[in-house]
Amino acid sequence: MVRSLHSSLVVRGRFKAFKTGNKGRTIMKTLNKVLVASALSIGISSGAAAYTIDDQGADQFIGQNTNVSDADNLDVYGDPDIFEVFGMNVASDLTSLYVDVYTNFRLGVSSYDFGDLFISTDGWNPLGPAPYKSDGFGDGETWEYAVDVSSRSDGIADLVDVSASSGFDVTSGLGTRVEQEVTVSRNAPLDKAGDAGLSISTGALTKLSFEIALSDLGLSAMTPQEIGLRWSMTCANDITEGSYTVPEPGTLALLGLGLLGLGMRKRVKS
Ligand SMILES: [Ca+2]
Ligand SMILES: [Ca+2]
Ligand SMILES: [Ca+2]
Ligand SMILES: [Ca+2]
Repeated sequence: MVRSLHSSLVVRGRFKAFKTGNKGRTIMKTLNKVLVASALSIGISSGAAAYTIDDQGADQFIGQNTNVSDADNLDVYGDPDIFEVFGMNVASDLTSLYVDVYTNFRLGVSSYDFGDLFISTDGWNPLGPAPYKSDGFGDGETWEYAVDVSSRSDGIADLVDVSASSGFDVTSGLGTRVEQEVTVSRNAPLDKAGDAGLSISTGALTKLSFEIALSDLGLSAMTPQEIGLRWSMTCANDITEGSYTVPEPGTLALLGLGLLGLGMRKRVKS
């Protein structure tokens, strides 16, 4: 109900945009604002139910952990109050991909740091069935891009082309899930592909909010593409990994309605 009510509001907003906008640029700007607002409101109205990529219950991604036997390989290795990752909310509009990661993890409580956001632009193929208990580094999906969280400054962080850079830092040690990629290499040159927006807020949960230009990822809102996403802290004691399809369902439909509206308006004018 909330969704359909909202859609009608969006459509009304769109017609207004075309009436008042004289130039294509203004129309696209307005359309984009409306789409972002719509994506955010839909996220808020349904956000309490589940995350887009849910790392709890049946949908969780566990990953291989050679520190423990498979029977004991749980979603969180260590204390859930410190390491639990709940999942990611993902949305996109005509220009950007938006990823919000929700976790109990915060700096200063353990010796570990925030890991990087990994992005696969050619689909998501984990090893085995859910909850992917055997998927280690070298198994499953390979990552084409990453947002280097350690590079963050004034709300901006480097988007890195992983295929052209020098690889990953992988976990090892007694306190960590073993053999999981957590960051792009911190000691090697990185091939920067663009600037990503990154803000980190701490409240009841820690939230890492990423905004990445689709064009920097070689993606387009006009061409549907499944992508893979992954985040963990640098011990990988809980990993969230899963898929999302660009564009967000509804973006193309709204665009279609907009074009229909433009056509109708032209007919009325002539
Ligand atoms: Ca989890
Ligand atoms: Ca890939
Ligand atoms: Ca893997
Ligand atoms: Ca997990």
